[in-house]
Amino acid sequence: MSDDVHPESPQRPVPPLQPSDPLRPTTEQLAWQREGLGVFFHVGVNTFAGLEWSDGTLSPGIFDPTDLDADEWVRTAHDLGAAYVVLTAKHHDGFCLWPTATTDYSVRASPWRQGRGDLVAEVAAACERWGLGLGLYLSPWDRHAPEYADPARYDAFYLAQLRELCTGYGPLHELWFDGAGSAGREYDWEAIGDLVDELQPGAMVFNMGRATIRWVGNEDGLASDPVEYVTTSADLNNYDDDVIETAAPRYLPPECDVSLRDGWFWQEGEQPKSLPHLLAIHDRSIGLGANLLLNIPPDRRGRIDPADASRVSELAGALHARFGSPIPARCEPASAVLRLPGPTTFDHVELREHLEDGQRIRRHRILDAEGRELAAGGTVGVRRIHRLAAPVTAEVLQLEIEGEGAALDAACVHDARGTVVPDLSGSRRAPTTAPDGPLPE
Ligand code: FUL
Repeated sequence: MSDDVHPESPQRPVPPLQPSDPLRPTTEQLAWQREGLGVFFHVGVNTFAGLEWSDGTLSPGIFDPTDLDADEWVRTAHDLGAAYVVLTAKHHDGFCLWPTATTDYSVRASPWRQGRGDLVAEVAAACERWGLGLGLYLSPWDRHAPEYADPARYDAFYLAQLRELCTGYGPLHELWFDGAGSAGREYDWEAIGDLVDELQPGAMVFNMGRATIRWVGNEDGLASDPVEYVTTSADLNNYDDDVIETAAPRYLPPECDVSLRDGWFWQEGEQPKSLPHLLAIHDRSIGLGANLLLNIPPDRRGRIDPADASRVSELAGALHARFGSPIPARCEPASAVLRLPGPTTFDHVELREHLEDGQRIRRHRILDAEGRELAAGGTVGVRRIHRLAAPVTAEVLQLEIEGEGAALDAACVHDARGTVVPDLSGSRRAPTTAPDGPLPE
């Protein structure tokens, strides 16, 4: 009765064993991996123009969320179980959500709060109230700043923006360096890395420069087994085949980003993804040992669209129904046995790898006491969730793991019978063509 669990997960060939001393995560990386879930907020002039990308010429006068409530956004993230949020402080259009001294193209030139608002500060304050980490997205590609045409001037401009963000809003959890529009463009990553190291050494750095985490390589929120934490490359963006190569292997766990809706910005007429689709995304990201960054875009009022709010609360309810009452299994490593408190009926098995010494498990199998395979896969990582083909009643499970020095930290089972079943079939995928024509050379 074998089954995978992630029926949509393509099985890639398992790469050769890592060297016997694999790279280890930093304390911050491991803590971030254990958090698992973040929420993205895309908002800016695009929200008011019905665009996904704009070219830096939209008037700041259109930015006027009349009922903006950052507390509601962060509460929504909190109630979903997110540990951090990431706000688009500046998207590719160059419009800044904080009153920066570097450009006039910001909230200061908008009618919102009579030009006296600071959206980064409002989200930061809400994060503090709700106990979530604050992440900021600062697009390297800037289609407004005249400085962009002159790389040296733009590097200085970008560093000044980053300094403002790194000094004005308390500890940052994540800095999101988006590769879109930047293929072939060199930024001063040395100076950027030094600045982050100096001012926000605890922040995770997404994908570019001195990255500590990487993009999973698609905007559908989907990882595939195996999920390698040690790598020498990361994809750059969804619109071309550019890849970032690292000089040496690095520990770079992936983050899967995906929007609740079709677009990243709130667009009239769009609907949230279905609950089964969102559950499948959960299983293919968090359930495969990757992080999930789910975009919930505020609308033109500056509020969470009611349809989105209710889908997100359905998602929270469905995750709670599936995973809210874990039944712990005692791991007996010497005998490779998982022992449940007594005969137990379950339809999910969850494993957690011991990662302090690096990612070591290459393959694993879960068998019942009679040796019938219940589930199998490559990655365990920070958290591997197997949905079984059918419920099982057992007290003892056998576990086979391959990988030098491999060990589990914990295991549990879940009884999710009767809950909503994840389903990716027929689901909407993110476009792989740029929203407004070809990217710059
Ligand atoms: C992409 C951007 O081009 C999209 O607009 C969005 O911000 C997404 C998260 O990253 O590269």
